[in-house]
Amino acid sequence: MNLNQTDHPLIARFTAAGQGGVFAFLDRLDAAQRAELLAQAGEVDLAEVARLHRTLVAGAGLGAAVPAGIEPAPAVPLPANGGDPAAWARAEAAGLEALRAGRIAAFTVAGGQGTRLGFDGPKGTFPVTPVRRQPLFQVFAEKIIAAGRRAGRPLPWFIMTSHQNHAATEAFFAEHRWFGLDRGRVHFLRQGRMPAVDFDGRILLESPGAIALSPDGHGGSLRALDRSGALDLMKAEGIDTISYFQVDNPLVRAIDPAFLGWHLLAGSEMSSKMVPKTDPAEKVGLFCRHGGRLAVVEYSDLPAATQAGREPDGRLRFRAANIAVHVLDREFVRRLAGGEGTLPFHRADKKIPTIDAAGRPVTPAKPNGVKFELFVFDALPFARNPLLLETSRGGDFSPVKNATGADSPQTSRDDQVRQWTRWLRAAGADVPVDATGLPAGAIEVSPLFADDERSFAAAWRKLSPPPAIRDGLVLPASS
Ligand code: UD2
Repeated sequence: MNLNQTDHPLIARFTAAGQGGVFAFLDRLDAAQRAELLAQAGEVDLAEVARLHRTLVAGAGLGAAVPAGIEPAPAVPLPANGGDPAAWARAEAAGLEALRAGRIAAFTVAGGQGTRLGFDGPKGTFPVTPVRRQPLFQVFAEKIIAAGRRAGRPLPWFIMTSHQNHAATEAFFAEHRWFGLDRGRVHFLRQGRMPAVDFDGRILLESPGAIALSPDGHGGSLRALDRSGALDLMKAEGIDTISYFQVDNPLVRAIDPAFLGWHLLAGSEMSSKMVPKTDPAEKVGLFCRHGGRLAVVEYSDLPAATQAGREPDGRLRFRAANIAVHVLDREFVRRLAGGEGTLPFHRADKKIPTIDAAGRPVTPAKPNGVKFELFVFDALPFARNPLLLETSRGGDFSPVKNATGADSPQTSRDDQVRQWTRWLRAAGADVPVDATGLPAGAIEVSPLFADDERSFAAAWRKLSPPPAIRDGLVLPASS
């Protein structure tokens, strides 16, 4: 292979685009390193990088402009908040029917870097439960197994990884024997990457032989599902509906028959769950209506005053918080991945480890460049009949994002214990709790024992005599 800087077509293209700096250290690299750098460069769409720099970095300020004329989005309320119990029951029955018919796949996006948590390893391997310290992946696997048992039909699980964590994620599943799932029905797909650029639009190097590439955002999941062949596999297996959730949320109802049923009965191509936001400063995206379409506006893009605005009854006006749980129609994903309806990239200013002109490593103290990401919720405006459904925060959402404080392992463990304590008390167990709903000690309920209040009551009734409630109680006791 001729690696003369001007002769090699790829290098020539980069040079012509003002990105020749990517190959500045070529003469220091051995043959394998050169081949790797060229392979990385081959992944980069130079025209796209130039367009993103022009539109998102050079031209605009931070973040996307808030669309004028946005309105809060209405949601189907829970029965406890005025929803029609009969309609919820019909939805649940329809969801169960679809599960029994084998139409549903679970899908987890787990390609993020988890920098805020400061945990070394794929986030799904983080020990999240309060007593057994089970990893997030185990929690989801048990929920998926439980849903399959209830439907009388096991579900497949698709997991999106990134270049950084793909091998470690696969190895973790193998080490844990796929958590009791059928190994052939657990599918890993790697998301795409985007190069980071400096504020002048030059592609950054991470080392003399490597471009600073990072995952293309959870919105990259749509094209990853398509490119990896996952959509074809689903089609061959008769799966038309995808239950999407994030790797950081152990409380998620990974497979929720009522949500699936609402989606299917509405003839929706993409449905989402919301919880009412109560704290204006909470860092969640907000569902809005814009030009007659459902959309999410990210918290960083909505002025604080708008986020703090209230209704006459005191509730926040924009309160439909995005908990990143969606149901997607398979062919809708295929259409979007195929280019019908282009998702916009978002800009994130970051401290990106890079090298200086002499090739020495630089660890920036402040943001030195920009990463570009796609967001899955940007698909909503393209969806036919999108549906927004209310869910209860305590039964569906307690993410692990930060090492301490809000959305941390501690808050998530507490929320898990609170949920299981509510189930225990609803089943008639005598468990004293404090004002926040926490009992004196930690307890844990495996999703294989029960995965909602109703199934818990049934499983609890079968225990004879019921176990004493004590710190460290695990149900089922045998696992
Ligand atoms: C996300 C939402 C926010 C709110 C919140 C709920 C965005 C931009 N914001 O905030 O609106 O709904 O979640 O918890 O989504 N991921 C990938 N590949 C990537 C990037 C992320 O798989 O390239 C996964 C990641 O592993 C995680 C999820 O997407 O499971 C969320 O990513 P995040 O932590 O960057 O999103 P966050 O917390 O800013």
